[in-house]
Amino acid sequence: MFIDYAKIYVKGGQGGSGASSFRREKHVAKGGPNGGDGGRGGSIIFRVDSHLHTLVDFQYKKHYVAKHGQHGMGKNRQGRDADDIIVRVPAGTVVKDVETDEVLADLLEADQTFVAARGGKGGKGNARFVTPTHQAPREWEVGESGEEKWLILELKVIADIGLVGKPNAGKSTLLSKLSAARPKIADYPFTTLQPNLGIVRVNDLESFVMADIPGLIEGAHTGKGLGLQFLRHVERTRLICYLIDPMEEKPEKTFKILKNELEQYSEKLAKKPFVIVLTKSDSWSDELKTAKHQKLHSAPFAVSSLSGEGLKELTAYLWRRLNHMTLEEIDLTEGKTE
Ligand SMILES: Nc1nc2c(ncn2[C@@H]2O[C@H](COP(=O)(O)OP(=O)(O)OP(=O)(O)O)[C@@H](O)[C@H]2O)c(=O)[nH]1
Ligand SMILES: [Mg+2]
Repeated sequence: MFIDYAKIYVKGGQGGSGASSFRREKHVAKGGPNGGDGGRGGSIIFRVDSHLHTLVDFQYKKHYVAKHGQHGMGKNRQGRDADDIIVRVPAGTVVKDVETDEVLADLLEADQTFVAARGGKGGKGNARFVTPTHQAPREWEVGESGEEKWLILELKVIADIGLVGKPNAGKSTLLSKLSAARPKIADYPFTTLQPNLGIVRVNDLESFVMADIPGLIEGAHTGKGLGLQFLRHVERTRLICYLIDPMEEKPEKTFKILKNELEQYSEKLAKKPFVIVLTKSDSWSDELKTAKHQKLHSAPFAVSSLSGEGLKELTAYLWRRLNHMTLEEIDLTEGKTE
């Protein structure tokens, strides 16, 4: 199961309270204050684990509550700090605040950490309240409360190239031809229900990552088909590959529909560098073979995953494009503009 969205509750532990206590010694009538401070409450800390690839664990466990710090004790003994809870998340996890929708963290690197809910500080014991004029203080502090909040976790696949197209365009088939990925392929729409990633080898040393996502249809932004939610997985790609089967309808029309859906989702995504690839060239009519598709923005590629036509050229082209991108083009930051 591939889960790319989760809503969870995190709460740091409360700090332990400070103690109020006085020294008791045999021959000292009035011992000074010796109440120790409380220990710190545990924090909830996210850490990227590069072996994890889904948010599935969060379907089963949604509440993460750290323990309280120990209270301070007499003889100036400080309460113990509570252990932090380390929550493992996959690389590509975006953490948002449920209430404000603000992005709190974008966890990309292995072992990167983020304090999701800080534990409260321990309260001061009465020993800390001594002043020259106040030698026997009885005051002590309650430990600070731990932070608590609801968070949204979103997993955004990180790939160089994102395949975007209508259902049945041949996205998954292309990925399976160019990489070792084995996504499900079938001649009905919406075969792909979750993103697939594949590593495309250019040569012995070089490769890039390609992501195949579920198909988009006209009106996806109003919830038709599988909607637009999967576009979050191509927000981080550097280059969009529009895959179009020209036997289905005029490529110009399909391209317009796809581009429009992307625009509805995010202007920034729609403005990403792209290449148009016409698929299933083995099945084209003679008329199509000679058509120029002048209305398309860039000279489209013609490929066939069946006969292999154009695949090598496409791989070489994609690699060249990725390597010649300007810094402005390579923008892996949050793409969605709401
Ligand atoms: N003749 C021919 N058929 C192809 C080619 N590529 C894919 N197909 C067929 O087209 C159908 C759809 O292929 P998929 O790769 O599942 O298409 P998809 O774009 O991933 O579809 P969704 O996952 O539903 O969005 C399957 O029956 C494939 O066998 C091709 O190059 N030539
Ligand atoms: Mg597919």
